[in-house]
Amino acid sequence: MPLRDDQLAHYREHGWVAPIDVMSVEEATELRRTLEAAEAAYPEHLHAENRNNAHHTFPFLAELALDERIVDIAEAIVGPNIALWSTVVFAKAPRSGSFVSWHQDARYMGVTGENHVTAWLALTPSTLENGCVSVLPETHRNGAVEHEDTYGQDNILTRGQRVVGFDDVEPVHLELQAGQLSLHHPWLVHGSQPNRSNDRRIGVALQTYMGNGLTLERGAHHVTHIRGGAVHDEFVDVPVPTAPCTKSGLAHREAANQAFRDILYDGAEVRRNL
Ligand SMILES: O=C(O)CCC(=O)C(=O)O
Repeated sequence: MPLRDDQLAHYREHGWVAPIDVMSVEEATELRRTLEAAEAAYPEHLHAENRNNAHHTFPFLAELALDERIVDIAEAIVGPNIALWSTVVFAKAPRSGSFVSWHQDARYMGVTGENHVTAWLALTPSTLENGCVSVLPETHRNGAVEHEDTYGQDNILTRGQRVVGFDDVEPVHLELQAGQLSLHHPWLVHGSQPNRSNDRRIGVALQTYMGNGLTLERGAHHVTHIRGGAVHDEFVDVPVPTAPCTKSGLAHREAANQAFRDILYDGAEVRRNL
């Protein structure tokens, strides 16, 4: 069973479930080494301002998105036909101010419907000290809530979007070991604090695994087909890269990011080039 019944029930009731064991610490640490080698080899394609949708240009990230152990978990939530909308490498430098404000993933995705889920895999330990993902439990039950744009310098999010209200909800901190996964619902309010440790905190958000039944509101949606049959006949399927940063891989990533920006910045006063 990729996800036990009690884990599935927890997800449905609270909007999150963690920790879920996916791979050993050694395997996750090896993935971190691969990521850091890619950062060193292709600095212009993998840096703090350019960490969205790197799975379109780096095969090891595409393989991670397609990893059966993770996809089986996603299938338990969204069903057998699965596409992946985007990925983000969330890396926080040691002792840095980078943080993620309280937000909902689905607020700026241009889709409606609930049949999708974010999977967040830790490549390093993710703790309260180094700024693990924190969630406001049960907030997924509210559907879309109002956000305001802050464009804060240290805010990792594109618009620095932040949910207002919910000060009375006690956060839960999703501490993980390297190789463990958390799942959060697309309407769950979540964020993370700065890294106060002496090492990087790195996680890969697979955001979101989508099943059938979603309605597209606006924009073009460049996705990776993951498993089963078609998820939506208007999705634009992006081929999986076979080598890092090829001309076509870079073009696919740029097209996906452009479509992503058009959706995310709809109605925004300022655009960052993320
Ligand atoms: O990694 C983080 O600190 C934030 C992650 C997040 O916002 C997400 O996965 O949706």
